[in-house]
Amino acid sequence: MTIRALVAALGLTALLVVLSACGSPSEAASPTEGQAQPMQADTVQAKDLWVKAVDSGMSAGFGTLTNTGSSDVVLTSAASIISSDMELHVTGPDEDGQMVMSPQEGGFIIAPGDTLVLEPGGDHIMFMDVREPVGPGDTVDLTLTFEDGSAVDVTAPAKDFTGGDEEYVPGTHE
Ligand SMILES: [Cu+2]
Repeated sequence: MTIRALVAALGLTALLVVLSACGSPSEAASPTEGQAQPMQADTVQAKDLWVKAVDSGMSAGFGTLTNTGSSDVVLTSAASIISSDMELHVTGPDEDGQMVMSPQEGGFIIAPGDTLVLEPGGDHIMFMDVREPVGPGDTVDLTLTFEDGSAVDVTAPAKDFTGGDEEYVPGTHE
Protein backbone atom coordinates (compact mmCIF):
# COMPACT_ATOMS: atom_id res chain seq x y z
CA MET A 1 0.00 0.00 0.00
CA THR A 2 1.42 3.38 -0.92
CA ILE A 3 1.48 6.28 1.51
CA ARG A 4 -1.01 8.11 -0.64
CA ALA A 5 -3.46 5.17 -0.55
CA LEU A 6 -3.03 4.81 3.18
CA VAL A 7 -3.78 8.49 3.74
CA ALA A 8 -6.82 8.22 1.52
CA ALA A 9 -8.04 5.14 3.41
CA LEU A 10 -7.54 6.83 6.77
CA GLY A 11 -9.29 9.93 5.50
CA LEU A 12 -12.27 7.86 4.38
CA THR A 13 -12.42 6.08 7.73
CA ALA A 14 -12.32 9.41 9.56
CA LEU A 15 -15.11 10.70 7.34
CA LEU A 16 -17.27 7.63 8.05
CA VAL A 17 -16.69 8.04 11.78
CA VAL A 18 -17.74 11.69 11.56
CA LEU A 19 -20.85 10.79 9.52
CA SER A 20 -21.99 8.03 11.88
CA ALA A 21 -21.20 10.19 14.89
CA CYS A 22 -23.51 12.96 13.75
CA GLY A 23 -26.04 10.50 12.31
CA SER A 24 -27.20 8.96 15.58
CA PRO A 25 -27.90 12.06 17.67
CA SER A 26 -29.92 13.72 14.92
CA GLU A 27 -32.08 10.59 14.56
CA ALA A 28 -32.62 10.50 18.29
CA ALA A 29 -33.50 14.18 18.32
CA SER A 30 -36.32 13.75 15.79
CA PRO A 31 -39.47 13.04 17.82
CA THR A 32 -41.59 11.42 15.07
CA GLU A 33 -39.03 9.38 13.16
CA GLY A 34 -39.23 5.64 13.69
CA GLN A 35 -42.20 5.89 16.06
CA ALA A 36 -45.51 4.09 15.57
CA GLN A 37 -48.55 6.02 14.38
CA PRO A 38 -50.75 7.14 17.28
CA MET A 39 -53.93 5.08 17.64
CA GLN A 40 -56.85 6.71 15.84
CA ALA A 41 -59.02 6.85 18.97
CA ASP A 42 -56.32 8.92 20.69
CA THR A 43 -56.42 11.63 18.04
CA VAL A 44 -60.20 12.11 18.05
CA GLN A 45 -61.85 14.78 20.16
CA ALA A 46 -65.58 14.20 20.77
CA LYS A 47 -67.71 17.23 21.68
CA ASP A 48 -71.34 18.09 22.40
CA LEU A 49 -72.54 14.52 22.16
CA TRP A 50 -76.22 13.83 22.80
CA VAL A 51 -78.78 11.14 22.13
CA LYS A 52 -82.40 11.56 21.25
CA ALA A 53 -84.59 10.46 24.19
CA VAL A 54 -86.83 7.56 23.22
CA ASP A 55 -89.07 4.95 24.87
CA SER A 56 -88.02 2.11 22.60
CA GLY A 57 -87.05 1.33 19.03
CA MET A 58 -84.83 3.60 16.98
CA SER A 59 -82.87 6.59 18.23
CA ALA A 60 -79.84 8.52 17.13
CA GLY A 61 -76.68 10.07 18.55
CA PHE A 62 -75.23 13.42 17.52
CA GLY A 63 -72.26 15.70 18.23
CA THR A 64 -68.90 16.44 16.66
CA LEU A 65 -65.75 14.37 16.23
CA THR A 66 -62.56 16.27 15.40
CA ASN A 67 -59.44 14.59 14.05
CA THR A 68 -56.54 16.32 15.84
CA GLY A 69 -53.97 13.95 14.31
CA SER A 70 -51.99 14.05 11.08
CA SER A 71 -53.54 10.98 9.39
CA ASP A 72 -57.03 10.03 8.30
CA VAL A 73 -59.27 8.59 10.99
CA VAL A 74 -62.16 6.26 10.14
CA LEU A 75 -65.03 5.74 12.57
CA THR A 76 -66.14 2.20 11.73
CA SER A 77 -68.68 1.38 14.44
CA ALA A 78 -70.46 2.50 17.58
CA ALA A 79 -71.75 0.38 20.42
CA SER A 80 -73.93 0.99 23.46
CA ILE A 81 -75.56 -1.19 26.08
CA ILE A 82 -78.93 0.44 25.34
CA SER A 83 -79.11 -0.98 21.80
CA SER A 84 -77.96 -4.39 20.64
CA ASP A 85 -77.77 -3.21 17.05
CA MET A 86 -76.15 0.03 15.93
CA GLU A 87 -75.18 1.56 12.59
CA LEU A 88 -73.52 4.66 11.17
CA HIS A 89 -76.02 6.53 9.01
CA VAL A 90 -76.04 9.16 6.33
CA THR A 91 -79.13 11.08 5.27
CA GLY A 92 -79.95 12.03 1.72
CA PRO A 93 -82.74 12.23 -0.84
CA ASP A 94 -84.01 9.01 -2.43
CA GLU A 95 -85.19 8.74 -6.07
CA ASP A 96 -88.37 10.62 -5.19
CA GLY A 97 -86.50 13.40 -3.39
CA GLN A 98 -87.66 12.24 0.01
CA MET A 99 -85.03 12.38 2.76
CA VAL A 100 -84.05 8.91 3.90
CA MET A 101 -81.23 7.53 5.99
CA SER A 102 -79.05 4.57 5.19
CA PRO A 103 -75.87 2.89 6.49
CA GLN A 104 -72.54 4.46 5.54
CA GLU A 105 -70.55 1.56 4.13
CA GLY A 106 -66.96 1.60 5.42
CA GLY A 107 -67.68 4.17 8.11
CA PHE A 108 -67.05 7.90 8.41
CA ILE A 109 -63.65 9.12 7.19
CA ILE A 110 -62.32 12.19 9.01
CA ALA A 111 -59.32 13.91 7.39
CA PRO A 112 -56.61 15.48 9.58
CA GLY A 113 -57.93 18.69 11.12
CA ASP A 114 -61.48 18.02 9.95
CA THR A 115 -64.57 17.74 12.12
CA LEU A 116 -67.30 15.20 11.47
CA VAL A 117 -70.61 16.84 12.34
CA LEU A 118 -73.31 14.40 13.44
CA GLU A 119 -76.66 16.19 13.38
CA PRO A 120 -80.37 15.58 12.86
CA GLY A 121 -81.07 15.42 9.15
CA GLY A 122 -77.43 14.54 8.43
CA ASP A 123 -74.84 11.99 9.46
CA HIS A 124 -75.58 10.27 12.77
CA ILE A 125 -74.95 7.29 15.00
CA MET A 126 -78.05 5.08 14.76
CA PHE A 127 -79.47 3.07 17.62
CA MET A 128 -81.53 0.44 15.84
CA ASP A 129 -83.18 -1.27 18.76
CA VAL A 130 -83.46 0.55 22.10
CA ARG A 131 -85.03 -1.83 24.62
CA GLU A 132 -85.34 0.32 27.77
CA PRO A 133 -86.73 3.86 27.84
CA VAL A 134 -84.05 6.58 27.62
CA GLY A 135 -85.41 9.77 29.20
CA PRO A 136 -84.18 13.36 28.98
CA GLY A 137 -81.21 13.81 31.30
CA ASP A 138 -80.26 10.13 31.23
CA THR A 139 -76.67 9.44 30.35
CA VAL A 140 -75.89 7.08 27.50
CA ASP A 141 -72.54 5.30 27.39
CA LEU A 142 -71.09 4.85 23.93
CA THR A 143 -68.01 3.13 22.58
CA LEU A 144 -66.66 4.48 19.31
CA THR A 145 -64.39 2.12 17.40
CA PHE A 146 -61.98 3.12 14.65
CA GLU A 147 -60.43 1.42 11.64
CA ASP A 148 -57.24 0.42 13.48
CA GLY A 149 -59.26 -1.30 16.21
CA SER A 150 -58.72 1.45 18.75
CA ALA A 151 -61.78 2.62 20.66
CA VAL A 152 -62.86 5.45 22.92
CA ASP A 153 -65.61 5.44 25.56
CA VAL A 154 -67.78 8.54 25.67
CA THR A 155 -70.97 9.58 27.40
CA ALA A 156 -73.85 11.51 25.91
CA PRO A 157 -76.85 13.03 27.70
CA ALA A 158 -80.28 12.16 26.32
CA LYS A 159 -82.44 15.06 25.16
CA ASP A 160 -86.01 15.47 24.02
CA PHE A 161 -86.02 16.12 20.32
CA THR A 162 -88.67 15.97 17.66
CA GLY A 163 -87.38 15.43 14.17
CA GLY A 164 -84.62 13.32 12.77
CA ASP A 165 -87.35 10.82 11.93
CA GLU A 166 -86.23 10.15 8.39
CA GLU A 167 -87.39 6.88 6.96
CA TYR A 168 -84.86 4.11 7.34
CA VAL A 169 -83.53 2.38 4.24
CA PRO A 170 -81.58 -0.77 5.13
CA GLY A 171 -78.09 -1.34 3.66
CA THR A 172 -76.95 -1.80 0.06
CA HIS A 173 -79.75 0.39 -1.24
CA GLU A 174 -78.10 1.00 -4.63
CU1 LIG B 1 -80.45 6.57 11.10
